Amino acid sequence: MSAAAGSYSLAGKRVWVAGHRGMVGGAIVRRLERESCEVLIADRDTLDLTDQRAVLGWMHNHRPQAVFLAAARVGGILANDSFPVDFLRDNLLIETAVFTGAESVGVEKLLFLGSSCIYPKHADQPIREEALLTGPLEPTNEWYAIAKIAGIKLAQAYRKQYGCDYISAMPTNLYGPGDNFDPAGSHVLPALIRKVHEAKQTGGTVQIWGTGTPRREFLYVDDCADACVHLMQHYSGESHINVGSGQDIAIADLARLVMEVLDYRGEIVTDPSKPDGTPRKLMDNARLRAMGWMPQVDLREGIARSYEAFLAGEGRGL
Ligand code: GFB
Repeated sequence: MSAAAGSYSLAGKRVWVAGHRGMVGGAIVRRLERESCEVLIADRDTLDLTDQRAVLGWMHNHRPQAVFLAAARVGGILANDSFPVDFLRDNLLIETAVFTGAESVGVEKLLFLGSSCIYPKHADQPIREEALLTGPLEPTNEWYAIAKIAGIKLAQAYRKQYGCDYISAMPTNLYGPGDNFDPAGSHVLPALIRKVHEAKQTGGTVQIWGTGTPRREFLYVDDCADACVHLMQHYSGESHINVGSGQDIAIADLARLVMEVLDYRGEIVTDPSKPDGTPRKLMDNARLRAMGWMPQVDLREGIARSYEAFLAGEGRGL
């Protein structure tokens, strides 16, 4: 890795969390309560992040010094596969608007959040940062992946052409409070929490999409937020950095774990008419670990906390 140690203090800074109403943005706002900075947020009603002129105006008025770019159109495998225009176009527009604004107002540091789906479908496991652009993408989410790769490249381009301190973090599959529980649009973990909860009430089966054999790595969203703040404070380099838990699990085993945590003993039924997506995407977290960061919340504990949030009605699509 190139000389990438950075030291950036958030103390006393105006810090914009773009996308604060999303699960990750919300967790970053929670995490920043422990830093003595001023957190800026822009409500969706007052600022459309796909509108470059509006974003520029807002940034000129509020003058953020640091930016966490957590705003994105996101969704699970089916939503990605069904709405390619939304996932490609909206994310490109958001990224273009925020990066342009950041350079224009002289933002000191920007962290862009990507996703582990940027890597080739059949990348060697665990996936190192260098695997980017070494092979074809997973077709169900290539639109979103292309937009996120463009975000990484924008950060690198601003660094190269203008000397801006923009960095990128690539989180694995995230879950936690504030998740989207909509059955059609959600990711697998919130979907399973909802399905098992509903099966528990009726005594029915738990249906999982695909074959149940794909493996995924999960990270509790507050751990991801903590990693993002850590990178903002301690990393300054061209390469994006993987952010994960370091462990993956087969989807069928995940369903069993959710059933255990929610205390339901029922039957699991697979639905092979739904896509499996990429067979495995476990990331290599060596770089982040070398910077002294470790996750705190294990999967069982994270699922229990997410279920509490679900029961309290905290989340979208409920
Ligand atoms: O979480 P998920 O939608 O995202 O699906 P991806 C992960 C795996 O869980 C797939 C299976 O193999 C699904 O078929 N699965 C089983 C289910 N039951 C369900 C269910 O009820 N709902 C859902 N959603 N999945 C997304 C990408 O990929 O992950 C995005 O499309 C992004 O671009 C995101 O990268 C993190 O891991 O397959």
